[in-house]
Amino acid sequence: MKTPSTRQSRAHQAFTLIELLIVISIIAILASVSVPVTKNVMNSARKTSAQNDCIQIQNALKGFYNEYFHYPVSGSSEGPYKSDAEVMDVLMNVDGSAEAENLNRRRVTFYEASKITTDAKLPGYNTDTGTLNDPWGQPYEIYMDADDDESLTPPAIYGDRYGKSGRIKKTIFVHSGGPDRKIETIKDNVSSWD
Ligand SMILES: [Ca+2]
Ligand SMILES: [Ca+2]
Repeated sequence: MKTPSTRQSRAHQAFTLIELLIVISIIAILASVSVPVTKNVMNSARKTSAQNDCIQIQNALKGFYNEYFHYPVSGSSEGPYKSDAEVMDVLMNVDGSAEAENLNRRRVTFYEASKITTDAKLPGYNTDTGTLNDPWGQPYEIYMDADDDESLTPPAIYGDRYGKSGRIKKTIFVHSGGPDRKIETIKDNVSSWD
């Protein structure tokens, strides 16, 4: 015959098993929620960093213009230019760079990268290629008022995002393809005009 205390003990065991299952379920739910949340937080931090870079590049280009009364390109094309050696070596006044010697004769440093790398797909300034990569490992794209008419045609993919499409009364535009690493998909892009 079962005593009340044995019944109580079994009931207690059964209860702890249910508790355990509940705890496991809660952990599973939290884990499934926290992975996308962590990804979103990381992308949000990277977007802030990318926008900061876009504005810093824009400021460096303004600095260059104030020094030399033109932008650091030899032709009249307004872009797109990549943030590669052609532009970045000039702004960063890189030693031994033909671009810097030709276009930055007074050897002024207009831009200093916060991250230096030798991996072509990592964020930061790559010392091997002279390319400045965004937080997703892609070069920024740059437009500048090379024909000096104080206006720019931003990429047509943006439509009216920055005002009436067509020419805009601004002189520099820098953007990144964002987390999907593609310039042509604008929804997640980051720019100096955002
Ligand atoms: Ca122009
Ligand atoms: Ca994109």
